[in-house]
Parts: sequence; structure tokens; C-alpha cells
Amino acid sequence: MTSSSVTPLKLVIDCDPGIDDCHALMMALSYPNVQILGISIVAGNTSLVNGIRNVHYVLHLFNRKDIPVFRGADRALDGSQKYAPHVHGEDGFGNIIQDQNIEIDLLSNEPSAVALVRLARENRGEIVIAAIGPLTNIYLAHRLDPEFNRNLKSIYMMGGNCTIPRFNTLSIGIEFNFAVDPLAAARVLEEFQTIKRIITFELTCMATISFEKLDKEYFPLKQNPNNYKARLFADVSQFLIDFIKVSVDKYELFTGLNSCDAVCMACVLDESVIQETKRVYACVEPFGSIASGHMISDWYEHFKREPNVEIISNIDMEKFEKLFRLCVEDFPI
Ligand SMILES: [Ca+2]
Repeated sequence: MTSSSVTPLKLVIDCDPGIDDCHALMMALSYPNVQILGISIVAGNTSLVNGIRNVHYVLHLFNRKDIPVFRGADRALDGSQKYAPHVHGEDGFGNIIQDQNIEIDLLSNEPSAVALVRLARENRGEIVIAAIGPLTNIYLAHRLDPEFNRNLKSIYMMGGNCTIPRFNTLSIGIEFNFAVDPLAAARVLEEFQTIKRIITFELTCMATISFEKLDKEYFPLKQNPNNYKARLFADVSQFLIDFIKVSVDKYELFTGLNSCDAVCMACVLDESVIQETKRVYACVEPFGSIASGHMISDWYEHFKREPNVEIISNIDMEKFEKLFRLCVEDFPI
């Protein structure tokens, strides 16, 4: 569907890299028709310092020194810090980072929230944000400039649980990104007036790449010494795969690699991946004592509020898998 004649998508990525963030970055960096204006880092899957280093690791490998990196929030709005080393490794990248002295040469002096505001002003109505970490930076940008959200074309958020009956819920109704900074998630859902599309955790559980397929079609490609992408993909994914395989016995939903952020990025890069959306009023429990960060989707209009989000409830798996292949090889799409 893309060609050189189509205007490139102007994209800003806000992320907490993160193994699945790595997949999403690899997909975006390999997609032919996108202009990545910047990558903003937030603490989440791993610390802010790790995240900044990890994104440099990827950008250096892809030789993309044209993309600025912005330093964002190192903790949630309430001052707390929660990481997920059991899922992403101590370094956030599955413990593959051997060289601790990776050059941090793409890091801008401009803080994330300031950069987000500026980029949105400079490109009014054109920027799509892929928010694939906690929403701290996004909300801080909104606090700096109330026009920020209206200057965006749209924002896609990987976050939130889904309570549609056909989904199971793995996490007692809490998804990681919203749980790390529930207040930011609550305020963004409530206050942003731009188009907000949500890729819930449960949707990403439906979009797994089977272990068999990975073994047959993905990992062997790393044997090609010129295929740096396939090597990074195999190396960075192993820790997450091991975690998922341990979880398979516990949660029936996991039947393969579940790359949450890659699902979000695929929807951003090619809207035709999206097969079904539901417009609904949704809000987030900001201070709950049991399920802080829980997203409540008002399917039956109990709150009598106008819909404020589009929850993506189904995707075209064939198209998603085609985009996911960009993590390991280049091909025309
Ligand atoms: Ca992430």
C-alpha cells in the first residue's frame, strides 16, 4: 500500500526499551514510508538510563544517527519507580548488552516533554505518537502546553486491560504501562481531545507469533553474517521467550511470542492492519488500593459519557505478521 509517492507518516515514538519496544523500533526503522522525528524515553520496563542506552544500541546498529533521542521522566508522576527485569532482563534488553560504554551521542539536551510540545507545534495536525511505555512524558507535555494534544494527528497507546467478555484477563485487570503510571494514564484518557487509539494487553495476546514459526522462519536468518537485524532479534527476544515459555503452563493465552509494542507499531504504520475498533468511554483507576491502573471501558454506557477512545479490538494477523517480518529481513511491502 506504500509507495514513494505517498507522504511519509510523521512519527514520534515514546518508549521504555524494553524487548518488545526493540521489536517495535526495528519495525519502524525498517518501514519504508515513515519519518521518525524523534524517540522519547521514559522509565518503565527498565530504568531511564538503560532505556536511553538501549535505544542508542538499536540506532547505531541501524546507522540512524539522524534521529534525536530525548530524555524523559525517570519515574511516574507520584515519584514511584517500577521496572520489569523478570520480563526484560536487568538491562531491559534481555541481558545482551555487554558493552556498557555505548556512545550516547544522539541524546538531545531538550527534555522529552519540551521536545514533544515543540515537534507537535512545528507539525500541527501531522504527528502520530506511538506511546509504547508509561504515559508520563505524554502527560507532562500536556501540562506544559494545553494545545499539545490538539496539535497531534493522533496518539496510539499500548496500554490498558480490556474487559470485553471474549477476552481473558491475565493480570487482574491491570496492564503494565498503565499500572506503572496510573495517574498519567488516567489524565491522558480524560483530558486529551485528539484521536486516541488503544491497543490493550489482551489484544496483543491474540497476536502472538508461534514458537514453531520463530524457530523455522526467524531464528535461522541470523546465520547470515550480514543480517544484523535477525541477529539482534534473536538475541534480544530470547529472554522474553524464556519468560513466556515458563508462563505457558500458567496462562493458556500465551502460545507464542507476545510482542505488545510491535502490535501497536504495526497499527500505527499501516492502519489497514486494524480490522475492528470500538468507540467507548474509558477511564483509568488512578489511586486504587487493589488495581491501580485498571482501565474501565464503559461498554454499556453506565456513565453516560461521550466515547473518548477507540479500542482496537481486532487486527489482520496476516498483515501484522508481514510487518513483524521487518524485524528480521527487508522486503517490499
Ligand atoms: Ca514498552
